[in-house]
Amino acid sequence: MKKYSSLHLFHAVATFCLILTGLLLYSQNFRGTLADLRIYLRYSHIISGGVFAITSAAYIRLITMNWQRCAHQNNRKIMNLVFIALATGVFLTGALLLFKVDLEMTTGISTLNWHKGLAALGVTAVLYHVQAGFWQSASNPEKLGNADEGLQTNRRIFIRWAAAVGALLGGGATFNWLLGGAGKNVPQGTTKRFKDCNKMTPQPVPGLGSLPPAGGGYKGEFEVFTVTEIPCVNSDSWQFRLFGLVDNPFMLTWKQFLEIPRKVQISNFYCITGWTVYDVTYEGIPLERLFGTVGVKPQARYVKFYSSDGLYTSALSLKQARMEDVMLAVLMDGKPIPSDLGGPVRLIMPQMYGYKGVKWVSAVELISEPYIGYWESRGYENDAWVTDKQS
Ligand SMILES: Nc1nc2c(c(=O)[nH]1)N[C@H]1C(S)=C(S)[C@@H](COP(=O)(O)O)O[C@H]1N2
Ligand SMILES: [Mo]
Repeated sequence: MKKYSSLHLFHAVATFCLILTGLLLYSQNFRGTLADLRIYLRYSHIISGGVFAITSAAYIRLITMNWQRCAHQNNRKIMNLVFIALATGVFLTGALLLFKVDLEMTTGISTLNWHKGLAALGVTAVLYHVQAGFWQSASNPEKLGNADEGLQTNRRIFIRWAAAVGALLGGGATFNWLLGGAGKNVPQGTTKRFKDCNKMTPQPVPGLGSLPPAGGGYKGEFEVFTVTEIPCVNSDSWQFRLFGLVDNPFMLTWKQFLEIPRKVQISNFYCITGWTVYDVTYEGIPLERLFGTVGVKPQARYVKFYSSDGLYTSALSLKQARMEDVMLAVLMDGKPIPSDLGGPVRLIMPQMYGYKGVKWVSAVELISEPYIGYWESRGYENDAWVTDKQS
């Protein structure tokens, strides 16, 4: 029994650390400038996960050894099975995340969302377990008189039911969220549009062919895709950095960025999920033009793009990035690109699928080795050529 209670304590502490670090990671507060902290948080979470796996394994052994003894307690048995299933699920999806295996291709739900969903169910189960234990210990110490006991039992039954209903609601919300994407402000693809939250002054002045748009205005509908909340920026704090394997790396303010000559082009926008927008008139800075000013070092072979959302990245080979229609766009159909579609500056790579078109581009780095971006590391092709370009 002694062994049992100290194991219970260890397990509780490991579970608590795991939940705490998990919630902090989930809170999205550790992005951008706090990104370094996030790395340590992630390590702590992984280590807690390892400890949790060990204490869980010890626990499961104890439970199975005592399985016969609690033969009469069906509730307990069910709860134990639920715990075992959730702990196993959380651990396995955590391990898959650690080794960068994505389930999206096979299950339609990313490993991260499975992990978060199962964890949320796990937390619900833990809360239920904790409250059950609380009421049990609260009613045990003093033996109450008969009348009181009846009352006590009624109350306990009521609370049990309330907790069960609460847990069910929690679980339902979890599944709803699991199947519906990552969260309320995080569209994984929606035709709903969002209010432009960027505050950029001065506004870029459209050049010839940009307004009125030479393409006659785009045809179709953009779906807003983002794996984070939509970042909002203003021209005072906005910066653009070009660095890495170049002779003269630079950092530009919005005003300086607007001084670089832009060009106008008409192109289609293809998302790999099946939607296309035709004849978009983009005005932006060809990447090749930027490369010309910084002196690309001979070791540079790839180009990595960063987003001010602090999470999304993608990359092109230097050769691809130098294609004449690859640009950092600031205007679309003669108007500033709104924040939900990646403004103030987004990458346009018309000959590849949209996931290459990093939104809210904040920095470009020249590197020597291939880099695998956000969706690419989740199973999408690194070379995202659109093959059937009918228009
Ligand atoms: N920063 C960032 N850029 C991104 C994405 C994202 O989630 N975050 N999604 C990509 C995907 S999958 C597509 S299809 C396009 C969608 O562009 P839109 O939201 O302007 O329609 O943006 C790409 N660039
Ligand atoms: Mo996409």
